[in-house]
Amino acid sequence: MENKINYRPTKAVIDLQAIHQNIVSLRQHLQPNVGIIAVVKANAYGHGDIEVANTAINAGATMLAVATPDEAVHMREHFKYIDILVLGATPSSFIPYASKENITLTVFSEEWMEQAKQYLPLSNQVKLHLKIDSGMGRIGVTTQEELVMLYEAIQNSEHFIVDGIFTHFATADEEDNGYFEKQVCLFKELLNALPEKPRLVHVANTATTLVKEPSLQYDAVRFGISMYGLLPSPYVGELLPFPLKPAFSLETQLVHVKKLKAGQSVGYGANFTAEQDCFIGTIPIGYADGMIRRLSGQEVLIGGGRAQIVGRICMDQSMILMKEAYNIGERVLLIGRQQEDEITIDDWASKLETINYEIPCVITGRVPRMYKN
Ligand code: PMH
Repeated sequence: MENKINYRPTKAVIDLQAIHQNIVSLRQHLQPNVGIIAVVKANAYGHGDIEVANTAINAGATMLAVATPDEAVHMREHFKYIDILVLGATPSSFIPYASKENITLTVFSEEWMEQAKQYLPLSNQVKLHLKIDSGMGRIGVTTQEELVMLYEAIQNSEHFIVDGIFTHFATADEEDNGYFEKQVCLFKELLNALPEKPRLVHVANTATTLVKEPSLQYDAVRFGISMYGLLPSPYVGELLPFPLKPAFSLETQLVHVKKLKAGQSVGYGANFTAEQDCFIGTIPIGYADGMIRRLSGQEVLIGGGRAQIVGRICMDQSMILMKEAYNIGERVLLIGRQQEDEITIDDWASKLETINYEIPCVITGRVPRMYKN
């Protein structure tokens, strides 16, 4: 795919080959005939949904999963034939589009089925996946009665098809199996209450697929974080049967270099003051790019070594403390590998006391995603 021209040197570089290789490795871990649902919601966790979906399909994904109907529309505009599942709630006004463009929707309430009726004359058929809330507490039916009533309501309508059923686990990435087992039990109990097993049963996210009972792979698994080369948790990392390669890096270049004399300060609040003469570099990335102010103090890679972000991060620019006066245009890696040294998404996540999932998602749309094949 063509990379568009950007004049600012700040960019996220996405290694599509790494994503391809990760999926190939993950695929080898699957039971025979288990499909791969590539979770490309939220712009493929910030990596770029079209390019990631294209890579995932080439690597063997059998379905794409998105969070919202709008994401499904975006996907369908680029991929005509692959099955697309909307994992989240969809307003019933989306039914005509879903029917026309073969988008599979998640259903979890009879109320929705009722509302949907007004759109039925417009549409032919819509494929639905039943969502069971087995303990995540987000969306889904929680009892056998609810599930069976919903199932029957769908079966009784000529406009809907029960194509699948799924649930999502809250603690699959943790060592303690207690809560996980409870969720599995409830899911199985509800699944068994149906007169017939839907075509596609899927419950496993990355962690479930990699470290839990293989029978939980059912008909398909939903891979998100692992495709991107990241681990759902350190615990899953300990048990990981093969290496994953991170696909996301973030870089920019020096746009200004100056000598700061001892006692001089930089940034809003003037809260960094040089203790001795030093070199300060300015980089064109700031909190409006998703590099939020709490990342002040984080290190970057430059010229074969490291430098620290000093002073408050501004909206569009930040300053780094350098050992020497590098040239304007010198490459600055915020996330990625430089020779033997690496700053990872997990480093940012621990600095921000959050999870790795969040980091590429919050790098804003102002940062172009460039693709390396
Ligand atoms: N299936 C559903 C329903 C999900 O919500 C997610 C991730 C996945 C599969 C993929 O999980 P994985 O990335 O661990 O493989 N959803 C989210 C979320 O809502 N917040 O963080 C991750």
